[in-house]
Amino acid sequence: MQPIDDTPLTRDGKVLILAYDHGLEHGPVDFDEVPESADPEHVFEIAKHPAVTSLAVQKGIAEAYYPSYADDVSLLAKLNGTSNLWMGEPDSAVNCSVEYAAEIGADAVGFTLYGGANNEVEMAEEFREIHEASRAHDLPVVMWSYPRGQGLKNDKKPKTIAYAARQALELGADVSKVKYPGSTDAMQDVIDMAGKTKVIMSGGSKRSDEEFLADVKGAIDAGGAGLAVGRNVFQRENPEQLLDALEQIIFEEEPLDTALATLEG
Ligand code: FBP
Repeated sequence: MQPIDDTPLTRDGKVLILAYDHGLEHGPVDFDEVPESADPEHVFEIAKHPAVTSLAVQKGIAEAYYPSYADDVSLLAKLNGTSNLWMGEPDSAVNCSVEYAAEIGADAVGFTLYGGANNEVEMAEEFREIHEASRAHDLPVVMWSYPRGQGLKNDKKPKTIAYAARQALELGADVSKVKYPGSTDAMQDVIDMAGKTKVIMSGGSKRSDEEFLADVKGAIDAGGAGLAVGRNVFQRENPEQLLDALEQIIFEEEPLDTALATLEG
C-alpha cells in the first residue's frame, strides 16, 4: 500500500474532500438554496479548485460525469449510501465494489459505518471486504464514522465521536470523517483515539462563514487532517471564495481572521 500522503487524496498530508452525495442521502431539498447545485457539472467545476483534494460522489454520478473531469479532479467513490426515504434503523446499501470504483478511475473509496446501529455487525463485515479489496487496488479508504441508531440518543457526544474515530483505526480506515465535537480540546481527544488514522471534520448543515470557519480552524488546531464538506460549499453563490478561505486555514495555516478577511475582500 503506498503511503496515503503520496496519494491524490492528500496535499501536504492534508485532506479537503468536497462531498456531493446529498442527492441520495438527503434528496433534492439540499439543492433548493442554489438550484444550479442539482447539476453535477456545476459541482465538478467547483471541485477543480486547487484546495479540493477529492470529490466524493456515488457511482452513478461518477460514471456519467467523471470522464469529462478525470484530468482536473481526483475522484473518491462512495461505496455505500442510503436515501432519506428509508425510515428503518440506520443502514447503508453497498452499491459499488472496490473493483468497479477502480475501473471508473477512483483514487480513493469511502464507506459509511453507523456504529451503534442494529446493523453495525453487517456493516463492519461489509467494511472488511471493502478494506481488503482497497488494499489490493492500492486505494486509500475514508470511513464516514457516524455513530447513529436507536441506542444512541445523541451522536455528537465527544466520547461517542472519539469511539467512532477509534473504530476507524481498529477496522483499518486511512481517514476517519467525524462530526466536529464542539471544541478544539474535544477534537484533540478524538484525534488521540484515532492513532495513525487521519481525522477530518464533517462539514454539517450550512451556517454562517464565521461559525463554519471557526469550527474548521478548531479542528485543524487540534491536529485534524482537514475537512469533508458539502453543503457549506455548494449551497453558496460563491463557493470558490469559501474554498480560498479554507485553503488558507487547512493548507497555509493562516489565522481565522486572515481567512475571514479573504471572504470580505
Ligand atoms: P456536509 O458537509 O453537507 O455535511 O456533507 C458531508 C456528508 O457526510 C455527506 O457526505 C453526506 O451526504 C452528509 O454529510 C450526511 O449528512 P447527515 O449527517 O445528515 O447524514
